[in-house]
Parts: sequence; C-alpha cells; structure tokens
Amino acid sequence: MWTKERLQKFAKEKLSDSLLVMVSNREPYIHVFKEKQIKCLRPASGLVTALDPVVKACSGIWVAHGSGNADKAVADEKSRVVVPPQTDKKTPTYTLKRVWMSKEEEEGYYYGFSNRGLWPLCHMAYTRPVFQHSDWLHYVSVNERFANAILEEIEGENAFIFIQDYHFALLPKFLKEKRPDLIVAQFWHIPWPNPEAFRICPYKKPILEGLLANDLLGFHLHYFCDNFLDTIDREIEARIDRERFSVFKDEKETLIRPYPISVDFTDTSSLALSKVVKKNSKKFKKEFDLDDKFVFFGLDRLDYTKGIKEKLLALDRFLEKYPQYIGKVVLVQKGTLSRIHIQEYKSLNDEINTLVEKLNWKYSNNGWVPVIFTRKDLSYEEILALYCSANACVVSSLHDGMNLVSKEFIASRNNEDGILILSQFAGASRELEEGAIIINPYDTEDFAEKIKKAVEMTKKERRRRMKNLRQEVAENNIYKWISKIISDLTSLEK
Ligand code: GDG
Repeated sequence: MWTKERLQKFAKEKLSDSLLVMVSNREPYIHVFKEKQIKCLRPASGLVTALDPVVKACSGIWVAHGSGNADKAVADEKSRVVVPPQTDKKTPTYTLKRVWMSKEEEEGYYYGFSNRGLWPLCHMAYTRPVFQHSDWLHYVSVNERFANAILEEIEGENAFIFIQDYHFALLPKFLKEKRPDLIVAQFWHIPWPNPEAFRICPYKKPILEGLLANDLLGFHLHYFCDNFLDTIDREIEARIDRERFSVFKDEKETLIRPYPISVDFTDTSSLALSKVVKKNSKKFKKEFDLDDKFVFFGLDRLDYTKGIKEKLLALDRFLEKYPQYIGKVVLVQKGTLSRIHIQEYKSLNDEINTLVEKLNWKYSNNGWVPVIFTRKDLSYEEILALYCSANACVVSSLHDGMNLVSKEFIASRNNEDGILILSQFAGASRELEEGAIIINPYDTEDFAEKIKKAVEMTKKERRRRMKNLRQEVAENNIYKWISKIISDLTSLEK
C-alpha cells in the first residue's frame, strides 16, 4: 500500500541526483493581507495535498502564478519564498517561485485561452469554445515567461520538470529548445477529445508540437491517451508506436501513459472520524433539518461540465413520478463559485438559481423544500461533514477527467455505508462502476429511476457496494498515482 511516508522515501531515493521542479498555474501556498497582517494560506486542492510532500521530500522548487495580494510583499528579488513558513528546523521546506501577471495577461491566458478555449474544447458538454487571437498571444507569452522563470532557477543543474495541466501546452517546447537535456513530464487533468472535436482549434499545431516536446505525457484514462494518439495521427507528421504507446516526432520520443488520479484515502478517512468533523455534521443536520430524511449530497464547482442542471431535473422527475417521497428526501448541493468572469459561468449560475427556485416552489410542503443550495465557502472539515451526513453522493458530470468528489466521498465513509450515484461520463466511473450506481445524466427518466433505486436499496446491498468502493480507492490512492509517474519519469533518465 502506498502511503505518504513510503512515497517521500521513494521520491527522495529516485530523484536524489536531480532537482525536482513542479509547475502549476495555482500556487500551493498563497499570501494574503488579513487584518493588516500577512497570512499564508493553503488553497483547498487535492493536487497540492499529493504533490506538496513530494516537493518537500526532495527540497524541490514549485513554480506557479503569484495570485495572492501579499505574494509580492513576502517574495525576494527573484520572486521566491520558502514554504511552508518554517516553524522549526525539522520541518521540510521548499522554494516557491512566483510568476507575475498583469490583469490583462491573466484575462487572456487564464480566463481566455485556457478556460474559454481549451476547457470547452476538451469537454464534450456542448459549450462552444471561443478562440480569440489576443488570448492566444497572452497564452504564448505566459508560457514563455514560465519557461524563463524555470530556466533561471535550474541554471547548470540536472532537473526533472513536472508540469500540471492545460494552461501550459507550450511550456515543454520552450524548455526543451533551451535545455534539451531536461526530463520533462506533463499531466493533463482534463479529458482529451476525439480528433473530430479537436480539429476545430485554430492553434492545434503549436499545441500538439508543444505537448510532444514532453518526454512523458499523462492522462487520467487509457481512452484519453487513445484520443490523443488518434489526434496526432490526424494532425501532425509523426510516427506512432502502438507497442511502446509513444509518439516519435523528429526522432524525439514522447511516452503517452494513463495515470488515474486519486485522493489521500488514509488522511481523508481519519479526518472524517475527527471531533471537528463530527461537530460540523451535527451543525449541518440541525441547520438544514436533515434528521429523518434521505439526504443526497452534491459538491461541484459551478461549471457547465458538472451536470448540476441535469441533477436538478432528475430530482424533479423523481418527485413527480414518486410523490410518496415528497418531504422525505432532500438534496444538499454545494456549488463552488468558479471562473465567474466568464459569461457562460454567469449564465449557468442564473439558470441554476431559477431551477432551484422553481423546484422548491413546486414541491414545498410544511416548511420542507427538496433542494438546499449553498454557495458558502466551506473548509475541508465541513465538506467531510457533509459527505458523512449524507446517505448518497450524486456526481452527474456531463464530462469529467476523473472527479475527486466521488473518491473523497468514498474515503470519508468509515461506516462502510452510503451510495455513490456516478455519471458514466466521469473518468472515475471506470474504476468505480462495480460499486456505484451508474447514470447517464442526459437520460432524465433513467436518472430518476436510479434515485429511486438509491432510496430503496437495502443496507446489505449498500454495504456490499461501499466495501468494494473503499477497497478500490484505498489501494489506488494519490500516493500510488504520483509514485508511478516518478517511477516512469526516472526510468527515462536511463
Ligand atoms: C479537475 C478535473 C479531475 C470543491 N468545493 C470546495 C472544495 N472543493 C474540492 C473538492 C475536490 C475538488 O475541489 C474538486 O475536484 P474535482 O476532481 O471534482 O473537479 P475539478 O475541480 O474540475 O478538477 C477533474 C481533477 O482536476 C484532478 O485531476 O479529477 O476531472 O476537472 O477535492 O473537495 N474544497 C473545499 N471547499 C469547497 O467549497 N475545502
């Protein structure tokens, strides 16, 4: 079984001769002004939880966009800061190097090309991608700036560079042009679409050439790897080696590999047993009046790929068909505000408000309403309290690379009870199909039937399924994910 400790030892051994450089858009520690003081916060992110111990173990460098309002105030003249703030000599630390951006650049690179272009291009949710040339130019220049920041830090040293996500499709090429000796890997956290969908992108060639500068390119699923290889086949002059599962472009090889991401099962499951989570569970049960109800819980960023509208429509159909459940079930849905500068996200927010209002008006009965919708910022302990207070978690994504909510829910169910309703279009459904109730979020009739199935499932059947799911996530945890990548990355060196 992979644990944080085993991973730290493994990473230290494997990466001992080279510097490890992690690259992501979002930073692992953020400095903000709060009541005239500077506070160092850790953004809630599964990825940071997984990668932070590795960078610590290797005393590496993390390069990310400095987005906190006090980030500049604490950084040195080379935009660096040591994290986490050292409390004693024993605490392992590493260097966080911040890359600065103007508002205009952030608008073009992040909100524009990354999230109005690549995000809808890669997710089959029928939201049309927007490609603006000015956004593309910002995307290019920000990728170049990250490359320069990395190169400045690793001057004269051997290094492994591990890049996260679709914000940096060009970065591998910028790095390799100046330092062909570097070992560069990238993980693409979202789906890779089929060639028909990808071919509309006006910048497809530089994107593919950028990605092929990687030595290793990872996706969540084998299926996304296949889509990527098919896209290369269609769009670029390169040789695909199906045996080695790699691409040769100008004699340079890029390995393409599936690595299904996961969660820290042990930490999540023990935190779910803590006093603070129990206290929060009680608080929510009282505040939302959850006692004696069958509670469904949903946790999604407010994103059109997450199928939140479809979830509400299915609940509506369920109550319409089975009115005996009016007053007896409730959906607690947390919607985390996201990318709200983008028009499609604003409109989605409005549509969801209208739907919730409509549903609650239609069925309200003696103070009971079917949907409790909250946008409140919640701590991880509060999220876990909601996972623990629910009878079932509903993940209805229209398309999702993996979906960590489904795995966190499973990890938090120490009582080995609880139901996961999971979209067949979330990457997680490949590993979890044995224990979850699988739905097609577009099929409202069937989705409503599956809600009924969940409410009526026997305890014995629930436990059989949850046991199965817990075994799967415990074994295939986040530390296994990163250890496999490190292992493949270091084997490239030889
Ligand atoms: C992308 C891919 C892939 C949410 N609200 C709060 C909060 N969260 C946390 C959850 C979970 C995470 O955010 C969401 O992760 P997902 O995987 O579900 O979705 P994306 O954000 O779209 O992530 C996805 C992932 O990358 C990793 O590769 O699985 O497919 O789209 O951890 O708990 N956490 C806290 N408060 C909130 O209000 N503390």
